Amino acid sequence: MERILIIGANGQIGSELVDALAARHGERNVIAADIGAASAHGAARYVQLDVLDRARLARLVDDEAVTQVYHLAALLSATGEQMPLKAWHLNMDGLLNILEVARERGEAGRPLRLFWPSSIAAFGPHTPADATPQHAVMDPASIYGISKLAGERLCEYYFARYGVDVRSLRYPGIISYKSPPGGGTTDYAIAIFHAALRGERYDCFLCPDTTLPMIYMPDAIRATIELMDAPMERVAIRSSYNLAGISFSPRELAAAIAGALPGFRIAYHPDGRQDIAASWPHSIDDSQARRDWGWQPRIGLAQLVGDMLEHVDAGATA
Ligand code: AKB
Repeated sequence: MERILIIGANGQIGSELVDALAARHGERNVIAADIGAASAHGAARYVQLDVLDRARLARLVDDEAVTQVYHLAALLSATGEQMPLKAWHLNMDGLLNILEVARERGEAGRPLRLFWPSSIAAFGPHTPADATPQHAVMDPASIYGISKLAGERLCEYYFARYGVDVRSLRYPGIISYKSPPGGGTTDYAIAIFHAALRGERYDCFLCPDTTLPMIYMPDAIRATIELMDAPMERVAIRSSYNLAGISFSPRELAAAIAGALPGFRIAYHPDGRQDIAASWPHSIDDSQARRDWGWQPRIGLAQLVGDMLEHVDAGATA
């Protein structure tokens, strides 16, 4: 029986992962944790936790006999540029805290399996931008990307040196409608649906032809759980796996939305987030994940657009 702790459970990925894991392992075996006083959802027990408080994190893991941790708390790319030191502190020290707790539990014969998200932001302007390979030049330009690359190196180090069973995915931009995204560069691809359904023009902060790798949330959740379920010997990559869903530009997404909502209009006013996006890949080669643990994306652009237009609550903040 697994006992699962999700840190950053109130965020965009966390809130959907909590429900998926509670459905799979039982609500009693899933503990949702975040820094806020209240839970954003109902499918699990909720505890207030600051991942920077290592002693409290260690106590929680022991008291709840936790066997798996999904550590999702982080500042994303756009917010990170506004608060670089805070982004570095939270993203690095949060990860180090959970890696250390896992190392200590492993040495005491109580190993933990960890999931930690990396991102396409770990790549940079000198990375091959099309079909970016698993192993490539990585020279991230944002503080978020730098923290993700450093985090990947830490994960591989803790696996190689201490045998910590840490697993990771380089998430593309994740599109979803249940919880708002948290300050990323790819968030335009969610906000655009809210504007379209309100009957408003969308003012896009990226240039029309900025193609970025994206994935629809159900595929992202399935990839995460499939990687965590994979037998040890199938997980060859301990830094982070490339993961692909679909790639599209703002112009292509707007055209797909206009196909369903003919009056929809978009205008382009690129800001600092365009510089971040311009340093990221256009598309990702995820063949290693396909080979190692059978990854296969299922949801394409047409299905994503149809589903988002059906489910997005236009009144909610994107
Ligand atoms: C962001 O835009 O910062 C994130 C990411 C690609 O990691 N969605």
